[in-house]
Formats: sequence, C-alpha cells, structure tokens
Amino acid sequence: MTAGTGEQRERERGFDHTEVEPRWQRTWDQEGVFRIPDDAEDPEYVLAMFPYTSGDLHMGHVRNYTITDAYARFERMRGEEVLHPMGWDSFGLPAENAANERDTNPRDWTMDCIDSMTEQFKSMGFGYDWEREITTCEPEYYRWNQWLFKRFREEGLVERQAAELNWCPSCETVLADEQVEEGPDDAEICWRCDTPIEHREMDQWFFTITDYAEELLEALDDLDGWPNNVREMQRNWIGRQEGDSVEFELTTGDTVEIFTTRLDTIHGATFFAMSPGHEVAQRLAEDKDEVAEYVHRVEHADEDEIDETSGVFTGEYATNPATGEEIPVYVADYVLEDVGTGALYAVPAHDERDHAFAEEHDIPIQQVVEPKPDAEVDPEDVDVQEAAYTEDGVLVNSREYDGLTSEEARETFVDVFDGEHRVEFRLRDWGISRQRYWGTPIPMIHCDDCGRVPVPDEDLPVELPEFVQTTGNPLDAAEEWKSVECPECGGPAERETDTMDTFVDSSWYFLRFLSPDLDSAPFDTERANDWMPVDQYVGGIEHAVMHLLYARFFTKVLDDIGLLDGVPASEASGGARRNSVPTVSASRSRT
Ligand code: ANZ
Ligand code: ZN
Repeated sequence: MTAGTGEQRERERGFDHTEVEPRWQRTWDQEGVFRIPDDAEDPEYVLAMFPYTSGDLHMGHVRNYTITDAYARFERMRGEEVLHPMGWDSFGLPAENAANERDTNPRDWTMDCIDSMTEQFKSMGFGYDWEREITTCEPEYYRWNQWLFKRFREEGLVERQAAELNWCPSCETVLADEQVEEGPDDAEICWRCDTPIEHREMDQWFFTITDYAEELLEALDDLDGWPNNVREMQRNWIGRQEGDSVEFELTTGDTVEIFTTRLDTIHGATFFAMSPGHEVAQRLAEDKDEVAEYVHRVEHADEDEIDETSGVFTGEYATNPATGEEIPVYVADYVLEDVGTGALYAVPAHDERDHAFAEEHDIPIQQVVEPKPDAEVDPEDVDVQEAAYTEDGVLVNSREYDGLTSEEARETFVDVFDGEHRVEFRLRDWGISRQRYWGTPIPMIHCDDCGRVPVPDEDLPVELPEFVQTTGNPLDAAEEWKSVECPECGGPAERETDTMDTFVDSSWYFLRFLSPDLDSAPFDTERANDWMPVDQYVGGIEHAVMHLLYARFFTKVLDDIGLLDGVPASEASGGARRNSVPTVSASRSRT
C-alpha cells in the first residue's frame, strides 16, 4: 500500500482521535517509553504537584499537568532521560465527608476516585512512568510517615504542646493557621467549608519547624531557580523580626515583659495592652467582671463579631520605665497571644493599630518621632492626631534623647531600660495532629505507667482500623484497635488516636518516587543524592507557603539526620506559577 492511498483514506475518514490516540498510547505503554530505569544517571526530574483524589480531573488539572507533560516530552526529544512520575495525595477530610454522605468508607471512595482519575490521565495521553505510582493512603506509603515521625522525634523535633487551636465546628477538626482564611468582615473562616472558626485549648503533636526558622529563611537566598514571589511569600511567612523586650511594672504587682520592634518610641507609649489569653489578663478576669466579660466574649464570639479596636480597660496601670508615667492597661484582642510576649506598650502616634484603638477609646496620642531632615516628608506636614507616622526618624518629646535617630535610640534604649535584644519569628511550630480518621495514625502509645511510648519500628505500620461513622473521630470509637500492650512494660495501654496532617504526606513524596517499592527505608539515599533535586516543579501558587515550606523543612531535617546529602527540595521551581487559577493544587492537600 502506498503512502498516498493511506493518506487519502485518512482524509476521507477524517482524523479519528479515538482510534489514533489509544493505538499510540498502547504502543508507548508496551515499549515503556516513559519508564525510567533505576540505573539512570541523574535524569531530569520533572514533577507536577500530585493531585488530591477528588474524583475527576478538571480543567485546572489538565492545565497543570499539560505543562510538565509538554516539558518532559521536550526534554526527552532532546535526548534527556526524564523522570516524570505521578501519584495520589489520597488522605484527607473530603474522603471522610464523602464517605459519610454516601454511606461508604473513605478507602473505597478514594480508590474509585483513583481509578477514574487514572483512566482520565491515560486518555489524555500524559507520559508518566506509571510503574512509580504512589498512593499516600496505602500502608506501604504511610508507614514511612510513621517511621519519619519517629526519627524526627529522636532528633527532638516532635513536641507535645498545649495550644489554643483553630477549631472548625462544622468539620469538627483542628485547622492549621494556614488553613484559616479571611472571610467577609475579616472573619476567620475554615478554608474548606467557610464556617467561622472557634478557638480551643488542646494537647497536640507538633513538628518544631521553628527550630529551622533561621535556616529556612537564609537558604531562600540561594534558591535562584525559585520564582521571587514564592521566596518573598516564604520570607513573609517566616517573618523574622528583630526587636527588644523590656519589662513594665503593673499596679497589680506583676512585672510584664513586652516585645517591640520600635523601642525608639517608648516615650510616646500612652497605653499598655495584653492579649485576652495573657496570664495576667486571665487572672484579672477572675476578679473583675468587665474584664471577665470581655475575655469571655472574645473567646466565644464568632471572629467576625470582634473588631480590631475592641478592648477593655482593666482599671490597672503600668509604669512607663522611660517617663515614670502611669499608663492605662487594656486587654485587647488585637494583641495576639502567641506573638512576642503577648503584651505590648502602645504608641498611637506611630503605629496604625494603636492609633485606631486610641481613637476608639479616647486615649491621648503623643508624637515622639518626626521625619529626618532629608526625608521626603516635611515634619510640618505630619499630624499624628490624624494618622500614625510609622517611619523611622528623629526623636522629639523624648527628654534628653531628642535628636537621636530611631536607629541610635533603639541601640541606646536597650541598655538604658534594661531590655534584651531579641529575634522573633512569625513562623509557628507545625501542628500535625488531626482528630480525624483518614490520615496516617501517629505511632504513639499512651501508658499510665510509662507515659508516651513510640510504637517499635518492627510494629510499623500502625494500620487504620475499619471505618465507622461517628460525629467525632472514628479512631476514638475503635475500642479494640485502641487498646494495646505497652511496648515498654507490657501493661494495658492506648493508642494515640490523632492522625497526621496530610501535608506530612506531601512533604517527602518526591523522594518516594525515586524508589517507590523500597521496603527497608522511605527512599534510597544513594539514588536521592544522585537524582535529586527536582529540576522542574509545577503547581499552583497557593502552595507557595505551606507545602513548599514543609517540603524544605523535611529535606533539611533528612539532610541533618544523614538520609540526604545537601539536597534542596527543588532547584528550579518553574512551578508555583504566578496568577495560577485554582488548579488541582487548590483542591488537593487537606485537613
Ligand atoms: C511598640 C510600637 C511602637 C510598635 C510603634 C510598633 C510601632 P510589626 O508591626 O510587624 O513590626 N506587637 C508586639 N507583640 C504583639 C502581639 N503579641 N500581638 C500584636 N502585636 C504585637 O510587629 C512588631 C510590633 O507589633 C511591635 O512593636 C508591637 O508594637 C506589636 F510605633 O511596640 B510595637
Ligand atoms: Zn507502659
């Protein structure tokens, strides 16, 4: 048959993609053209953020995955060996909710989703090495979350902390700060269901990512391949603040430490404020009705009922160490409990939040800084009664210190007022506890005699019990599963019923793709040292902070415990695209 007649026939029939595509897909499959052998030498690692198993691929997925697919093909055509794997971020609350709604269980629901998404991926003709497929809800995967949790714990990176947590009353789960979004009227709402969140105090498991705050920040400078906006978002999230702490005497008899980045403004402090959770505020609430009322109101109100200028005068005063003046002490919700020391002196003339508060509560506004002579603003044009002047400048109304620059004043005052120079971070430890079923069981056992005991490595994985429908945590209801022998004393003990945040799964999955079937370790260290880092990483900008920061944290810890050798999580993230539509990634990664 000549080419001519074949072409002619093709033309007559039209291009039948339902015939052509499956034929070629079959051929690719048979010839394993997308497979990458284990002995490949440092292949180009092209990765798209793996999808949450929501059920169907949508256009967001298609867009995201087409990018890596096109790039992987391009590199392959240039003769590169390319690692382009795919897997499933398959734990998380939606599976549990879907199971409850449909009267099935999260596993069946998730597996159905994976089946249909696989079929869709295949029909799109994406060129993945399917032999490297990983599924985070399988015990073969999540046992390594448990194993890593234990290694992190041995490194002192796991802590149990009582913490005031964000609680979504509708999802009945704790939310990480990152999972709390801003709703209408500044209300804090659940990222999943938009319900206003509450605050509750509970004991939780944490990864102490703050131990790595400085390192995570500094290393950003070297991540040249990362988009600048992503690096900037991480910088802000880590939020390094240099400042000073100083002590104030209160008429209550307490000495309360404050944290400030503007010690130069201390002469202009016209009130003192503490967070409702501050121990002194809590104690005052015990014998002062008005304080009790306010504290109760902010603790129990929906977030949107509290505004930035709300607060209550305690009837007590603090002595400003700079002036000897007594300034009124307020309990105010805009002072956050877990930032700095949870207490501050307020300078309405030079801070916007303090200014708004002072206006609302009729507190005097006293200017102590004016623009430097070479500043663009004319000192005459500054009216602090109207608006706060927040720039550094030159001191005024500050007794013998008038004329010092803000910088000079900060340096001087830290000694004069017996302060301490401190570096604070906005970054909090990573609370990984979830009171939900569909996640990795935290491999700990509670024994009355021995305390908290880790599950021995040889007993991993701790597998999930059968799913039961409850309003609370199904693991709590799994009595038989819960009761175990203490690994230390052999006495009766109970399993931990919290499961891990699914961001743990996605913090190291890119390493599992290198040796997906390895059953002696989470990944092959030697291969990782050769194949990592990911060369191109593509996903939505909404993962710029949590996922990418946690992944960096994991790789740093793995490096420190000798499982990796100087490997950054990703070298060039073509990913985290600017203005990305909520793709895949917006809908993956949960709880
Ligand atoms: C006095 C002061 C005067 C401040 C001034 C600022 C300007 P930023 O604003 O990001 O630099 N602060 C301290 N602890 C706080 C808490 N627990 N909750 C809320 N705010 C708190 O953050 C530093 C400033 O935040 C600190 O410096 C403190 O107010 C406030 F003209 O102290 B400043
Ligand atoms: Zn015991």
